[in-house]
Amino acid sequence: MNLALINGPNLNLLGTREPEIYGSLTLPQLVARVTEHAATLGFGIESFQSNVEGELVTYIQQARGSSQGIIINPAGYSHTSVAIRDAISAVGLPTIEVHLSNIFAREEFRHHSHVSAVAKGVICGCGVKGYLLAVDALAELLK
Ligand code: CA2
Repeated sequence: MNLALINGPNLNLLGTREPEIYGSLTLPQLVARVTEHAATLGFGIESFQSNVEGELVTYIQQARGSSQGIIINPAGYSHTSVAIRDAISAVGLPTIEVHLSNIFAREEFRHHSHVSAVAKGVICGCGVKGYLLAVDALAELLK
């Protein structure tokens, strides 16, 4: 059983800038933590990060063949992308949306995510722990 771990634009910069908002872990370190935690529950992790909207859409479409659930931080595309929302809706895999920061405590334009309505759940403001909680939520949903 695999979970797709998908991170959107600029998250490749994690750990290099704005640690007060996004924490000090790098993306490879975050992926390692999630992979370790998922393994304890019997899941493998298929990780993908892109700064390109269409690549994220294609990866989501392909996840149907290799994963049973999706953990996604669509980053800035959360607030703009109907295409990512449509892809998640089309594949029909249970999806948990994660944000490192509390998007509701930030600028107004971050308060709405197109993805949230097609996600099974949304976790924000818990930092990296949010990704681990997403693994727990999917493990529960898929058992
Ligand atoms: O809080 C989150 O996880 C966000 O999805 C992060 C996005 C932001 O646009 C969303 O509103 C909330 C931004 C990701 C940028 O990541 C960086 C990481 C390190 C340094 C600079 C940017």
